[in-house]
Amino acid sequence: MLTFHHAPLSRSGRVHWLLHELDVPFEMVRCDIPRRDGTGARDPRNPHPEGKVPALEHDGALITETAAILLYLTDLFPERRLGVAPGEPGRGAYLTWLFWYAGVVEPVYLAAALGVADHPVARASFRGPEAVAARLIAALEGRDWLMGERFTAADILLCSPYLYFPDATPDHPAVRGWIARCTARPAYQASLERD
Ligand SMILES: N[C@@H](CCC(=O)N[C@@H](CS)C(=O)NCC(=O)O)C(=O)O
Repeated sequence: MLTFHHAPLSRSGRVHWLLHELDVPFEMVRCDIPRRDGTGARDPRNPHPEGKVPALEHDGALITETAAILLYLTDLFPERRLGVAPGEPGRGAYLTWLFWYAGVVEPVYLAAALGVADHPVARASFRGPEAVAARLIAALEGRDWLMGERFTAADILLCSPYLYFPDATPDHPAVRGWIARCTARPAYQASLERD
């Protein structure tokens, strides 16, 4: 049994989208969270150790961190072909996209939002938005999806900052076309409608 702890308009939207792509049964618990505008509060029903979303429970296991949840789910349902299973060609690239997002892309955009993207330590550790854009453009020129011909959870995760912050979108036709393909997916639209 999958129990998904979710708050609309938050990072858990990526997991919600993937669950619709997977088309598997799940129970959804809509959680309250503290919002930046001062509304909301920690929800006592949320098992996340810090009260954040997303959180996923599966047969007694608790999984947190968006990239980990996406990987967990695509490994759990390999027949749905929304990830790359262990032993399959492309597994390394798939893991690289997910971990690069969590370890580099979010810190890069967070540093930019805080106005410290040019700090020497931020530059040395994470490069910056231009380096993120360059890698995405190189991966997407001539290809529909990050993993090539097949849409995967890597596309969900990597396109997500640009859905929340369109102004940060790399200004390149390969990236704009990819985002349009992502947002046209019926499962994305279904997850928004359910929110
Ligand atoms: N690195 C975590 C971040 C999770 C996170 O910060 N979620 C926010 C919503 S966008 C949250 O739950 N905030 C409530 C809080 O900080 O208490 C992930 O990607 O899952």
